[in-house]
Amino acid sequence: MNTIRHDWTKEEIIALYNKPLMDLLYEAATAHRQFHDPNVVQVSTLLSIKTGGCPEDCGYCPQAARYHTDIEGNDLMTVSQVKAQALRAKSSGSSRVCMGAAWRNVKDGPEFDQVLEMVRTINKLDMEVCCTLGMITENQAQRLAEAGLYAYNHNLDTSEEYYKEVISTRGYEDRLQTIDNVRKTNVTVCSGGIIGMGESVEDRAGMLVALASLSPQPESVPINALVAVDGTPLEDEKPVEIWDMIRMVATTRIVMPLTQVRLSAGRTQMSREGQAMCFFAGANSIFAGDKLLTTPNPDVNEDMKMFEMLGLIPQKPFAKKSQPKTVEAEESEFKAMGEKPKWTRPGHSIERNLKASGKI
Ligand code: SAM
Ligand code: DTB
Ligand code: SF4
Repeated sequence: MNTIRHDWTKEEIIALYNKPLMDLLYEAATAHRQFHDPNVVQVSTLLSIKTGGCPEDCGYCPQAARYHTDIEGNDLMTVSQVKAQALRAKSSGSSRVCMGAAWRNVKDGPEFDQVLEMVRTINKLDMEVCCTLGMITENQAQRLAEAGLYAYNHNLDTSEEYYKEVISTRGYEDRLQTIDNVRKTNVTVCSGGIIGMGESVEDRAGMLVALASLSPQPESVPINALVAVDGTPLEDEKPVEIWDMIRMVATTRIVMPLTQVRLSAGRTQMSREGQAMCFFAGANSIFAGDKLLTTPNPDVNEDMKMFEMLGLIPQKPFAKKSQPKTVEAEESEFKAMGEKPKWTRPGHSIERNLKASGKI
């Protein structure tokens, strides 16, 4: 069957997730082979261009200012620092760079202009450029598109119902709005979530319903296993079982067959065998480099050995879509147009966030 379905129900997805493992793997691998080369995996490098001090209260995040974690905060990197890091990533086999900033949302001004210059610079290195900067308006998404942005990452993180247990400073609707703003441009959408935050299988399925119902579906879906960081409200969550990761990847692959499914945070806890099963189940993208944004990731050389052992080949840049054309800043029609975005702020507080921030 070649059609992409946007009408998956939660019950159907739960039934898939709970199938006998061999049946689930077979179905996922079959869907995978219909649209992707099973021996090709995209290698992407994360770069934290602005670290820590974030005003949001995402319960998993070591970069939220209100939690007491050990990370070292940094102001926005310079364009030349970013260029040097991108060249390093390219020489170690990455075809994509994803720049993350610990911002609630993008603000027009010199810092955003600097990010636009970073995007232009990496695009000129013939690498796919992705950004994850928090909420953005349509105008900002358009300016990123003109700078040559390939993808924008903004995760739904979990189901709409469980979301309220994890984050109170922005709503699910806000996240969907940012995804929609990106979708109105030619920038591809990267959106996924985290497992291991105490959510149920129903919540995992709920997140997949929300992602699969987007039309078109996101070009890229990262599946993160929670990295439980000391000082965050989720510090005591139990590590994700590899079987849960395999089932989540396989189910994602079946409901979003065209998408790049990314085996994201949490790989340091996974054996090579476990990761190999995730690739078999349809994962075809990883983050490489010894650091994610602030937490450890497997050593690049170890990853390359794993690729060799499994016969995997790193994907070339722009294998799925042509390279975006950069519009020089002075020709832009979309210079900041004074948009005033309204974000919703659900007026509730979450007990475990208050506990972690020492307010109760
Ligand atoms: N501030 C921006 C935002 O929230 O959109 C961009 C950066 S934020 C760190 C990007 C994503 O990283 C989050 O949406 C979340 O899914 C993931 N993430 C953050 N901390 C994590 C953790 N401890 N374990 C797993 N994934 C995490
Ligand atoms: C995504 O879904 N995972 C990446 C990327 N998008 C930006 C981030 C993972 C962060 C893990 C925690 C950290 O290193 O701070
Ligand atoms: Fe801030 Fe992003 Fe971390 Fe949330 S996930 S606290 S928005 S950096």
